[in-house]
Amino acid sequence: TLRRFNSSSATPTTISLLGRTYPTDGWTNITPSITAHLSQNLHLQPSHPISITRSLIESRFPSPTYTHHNHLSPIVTTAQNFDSLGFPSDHPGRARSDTYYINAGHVLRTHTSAHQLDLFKANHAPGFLVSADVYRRDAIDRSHYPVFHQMEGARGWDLAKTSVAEINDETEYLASLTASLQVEDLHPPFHEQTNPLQPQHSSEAAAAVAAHLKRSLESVVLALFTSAPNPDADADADSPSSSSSSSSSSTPAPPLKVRWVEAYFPFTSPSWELEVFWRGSWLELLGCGIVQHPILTAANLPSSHISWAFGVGLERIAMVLFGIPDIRLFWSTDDRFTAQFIQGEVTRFIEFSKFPGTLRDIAFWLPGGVEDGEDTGGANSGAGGPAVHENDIMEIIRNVGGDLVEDVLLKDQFTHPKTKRASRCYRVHYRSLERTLTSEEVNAKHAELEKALKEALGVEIR
Ligand code: FA5
Ligand code: MG
Repeated sequence: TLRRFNSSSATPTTISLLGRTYPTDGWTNITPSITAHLSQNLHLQPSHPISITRSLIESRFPSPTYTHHNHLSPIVTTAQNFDSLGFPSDHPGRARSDTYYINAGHVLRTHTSAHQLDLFKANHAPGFLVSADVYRRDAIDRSHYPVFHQMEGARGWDLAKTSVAEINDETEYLASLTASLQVEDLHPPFHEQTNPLQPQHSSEAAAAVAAHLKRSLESVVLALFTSAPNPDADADADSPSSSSSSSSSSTPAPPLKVRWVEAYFPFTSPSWELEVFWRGSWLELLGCGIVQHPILTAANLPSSHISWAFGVGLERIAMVLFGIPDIRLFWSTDDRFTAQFIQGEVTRFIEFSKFPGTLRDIAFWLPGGVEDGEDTGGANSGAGGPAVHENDIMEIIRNVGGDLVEDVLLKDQFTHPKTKRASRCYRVHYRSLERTLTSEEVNAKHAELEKALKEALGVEIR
């Protein structure tokens, strides 16, 4: 019988990344299309929208109160990415279907929180910011790419040295900056079941730190979103003189609205997400909360230490601020993209014409079902339940199609009533950002994709 993962014998036993060599093992799942992104550092290219966004946020968290870290290696240990943050051993984020493993002990960081413990340990300032590329196996569409950028922020106080009143004074100043912002807070500061106050914290101290966190982030959002060109002033968009009084017919922009929503993270409690109302809908910008006390004590900080932390997606903000419609554009080297941006400025992206796209369906039977139930060992066994994860399918599509795949839709799925075999049909949308694809080229790619799915997952093309 055809073995499903029979390519493992051809896998090299070591891999070199960023000047270091790592042994590979059964966990290894990184691919060349991913490792090609490792040294691109969009967050460090001064006139790139990701870097412009980073600088704008950094300016709201200045040194020396906050140290800025922009060169931390994307290769971290599973201890840094998960264990140090209190991820339970069965957390889905640890799965090979979700995370890029170099080997059992090393991953490409899935979030900038992977650096929290080390930076708390270094304790060189009351606060820090980390901006970096992060990697996740994920769906494919206009707003999801396996590589994106996050910024982590944290700020702490030793309550043996700083009084709650001093924290509140600083918060009051931050609140004065955001007086024009409309803030909805949908939840009480603590929630017994889902978002408890930590036993080491007094409710007074936790409330002070939470308020400092929220006012700090609100002031960033206000600064960012009021620096963005007004999307409703399209009629005036070509006019360079924004101060022109000829636009007096347009109504003034309504006040910016944000809201706080309860959230859950293993490494903070209580936790929240911040959403902004932008062009008619609520958009999630970041997650945050009060750092779990055991992380701080593991960093050798005194038990009187308390800290907040947040993690924000830079693409998500940059797409909104600059009006960039497709996340793949951030990786474009086409100068119709790169030449549009100026260091330190938020400018409206002017779309260049899109090249036509092409749809191709791919339908197949998943391995498993009653016919081959007897040859499945381990994870693939079960009542005809194939252990092919959707992210594995996406990964293969990404490897073959690269940036020519704009998105992939699950069009249809069913299980054959007699054989119990599962069928899937995906619609792959091919489009280049740079040129018109010929149908020969798309056909060849699609045939390559069918072959790769057959070989890697043992599917049967219908
Ligand atoms: C985290 O990654 C947490 N580490 C955030 C955090 C830090 C919480 C510190 C508490 C304390 P989450 O997976 O929700 O959480 O991602 C955070 C942000 O990254 C999201 O709000 C979003 O802005 C952005 N983000 C997440 N996934 C993607 C994606 N696939 N593409 C683009 N942006 C994304
Ligand atoms: Mg989230």
